[in-house]
Amino acid sequence: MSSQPDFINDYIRDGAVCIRQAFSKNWITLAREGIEKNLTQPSPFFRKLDDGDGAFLSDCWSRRQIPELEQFCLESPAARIASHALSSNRVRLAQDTWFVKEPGTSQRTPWHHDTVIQGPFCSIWVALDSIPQSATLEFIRGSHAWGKILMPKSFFEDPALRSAADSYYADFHGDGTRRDADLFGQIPDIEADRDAYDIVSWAMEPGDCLLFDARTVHGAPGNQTDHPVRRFVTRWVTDEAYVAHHAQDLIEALDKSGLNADLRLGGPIRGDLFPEFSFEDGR
Ligand SMILES: O=C(O)CCC(=O)C(=O)O
Repeated sequence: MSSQPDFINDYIRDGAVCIRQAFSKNWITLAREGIEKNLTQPSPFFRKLDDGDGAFLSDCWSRRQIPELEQFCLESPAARIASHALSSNRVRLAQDTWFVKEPGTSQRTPWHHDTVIQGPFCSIWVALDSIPQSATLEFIRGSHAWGKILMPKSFFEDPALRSAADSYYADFHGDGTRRDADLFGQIPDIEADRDAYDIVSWAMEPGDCLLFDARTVHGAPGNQTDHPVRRFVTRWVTDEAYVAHHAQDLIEALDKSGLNADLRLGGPIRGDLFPEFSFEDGR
């Protein structure tokens, strides 16, 4: 590995760090263009949640059909940042995804952590717009070291917006019939007691990014600014990462989408959908 950049100590200690201007203007333009195109060519994972005041939109793995997003994933500084974060010369792209919160939406991204992959797993969340602290992703500092797998009670608060994702979460806290229901704790009601937690966030400009450990508990408010708040996220693993034993729903969704992911519970993350990047020592 080449020498460790400054942000790594904070990442290891806190589970999340903001890296200023890690992505130049060209990358930001490319990601914005990719999202625009993706809106006209949604993948089977596309979601639009509209509370009447503004929508919360997202899609996943759309680099497979959107060349701008593919180029961002394959050529931007993201893979290099991930190789530092995961302390590995070889990393794999596990997922690309984006989120857009239109102005006025009150839809929160609920507090959660990302658990469908276990083992070394980080995300790079790139701001594509100016984002004040009131509209950005927040983290509970140090929660990556809690040593628990927690599930939100449900992903979206408004029953009208409940989706497959929501019933997935509800299942883990339902009547206990699910074999693995007792593996999980329930995420605490952080919003009801914010002062009890060490919540950290940063106002961001286009090109700034958040690097976070997938286990760090995170969530985001709606968007009460006067402009859309767009973010492009890539998720990264090493060869030690594996599919969590509760990830059957993900495997089924990928099978249905035709993406040929070839995943199995407890199995490795390999194959064309998860390209590998190698870095020489000292680069
Ligand atoms: O940007 C958001 O609102 C959600 C981000 C998130 O939860 C993630 O990238 O894991």
